[in-house]
Amino acid sequence: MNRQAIFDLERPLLQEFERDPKGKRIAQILADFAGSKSDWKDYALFAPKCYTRNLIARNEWFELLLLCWDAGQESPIHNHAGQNCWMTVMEGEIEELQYEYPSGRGKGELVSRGGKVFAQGKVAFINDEIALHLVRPSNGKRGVSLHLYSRPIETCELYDETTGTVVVRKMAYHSIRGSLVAS
Ligand code: 2CO
Ligand code: FE2
Repeated sequence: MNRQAIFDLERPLLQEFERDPKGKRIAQILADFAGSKSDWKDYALFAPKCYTRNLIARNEWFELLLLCWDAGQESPIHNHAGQNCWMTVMEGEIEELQYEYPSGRGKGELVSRGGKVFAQGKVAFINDEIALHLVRPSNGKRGVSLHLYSRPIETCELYDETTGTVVVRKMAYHSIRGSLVAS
């Protein structure tokens, strides 16, 4: 099998969004990539403090990121700024816990919708109409996932599980096309 360069994924993904802004074939393109031999490990950078967000490609239609989760790391409960999010598992298993999007302005404990574990090669999809979520690696092991946001996300809202309190977070990158971003 040929080794596919992860940067070469941008073109077919872009062509798909230009063909169909809803991206009906995006999940299949990502699943095919997760099943192929690739150089993605060169861009999978971990950090001790927090899961990392490593930018692979960004254009008008989407941003593509490799997220690296050490054992025990997890995202806060968050939304996706009105955008669509596809997530493919590249290494390990990734667990997603979903929560109901709070209706109205009433604060209070978030309602859990339970969780699901995604194995290597599986693709998950979420947006704000579906739910909020928390993501983490499963089984006490580390994990790597490839995320596509259409369109790119500048900020997201973080939700406190017990109080429902919201804070806005500006999204940051740990690396851009393999170069570490100064923090
Ligand atoms: N949305 C989170 C982020 O981009 C990761 S959880 O999967 O969507 O940091
Ligand atoms: Fe997310």
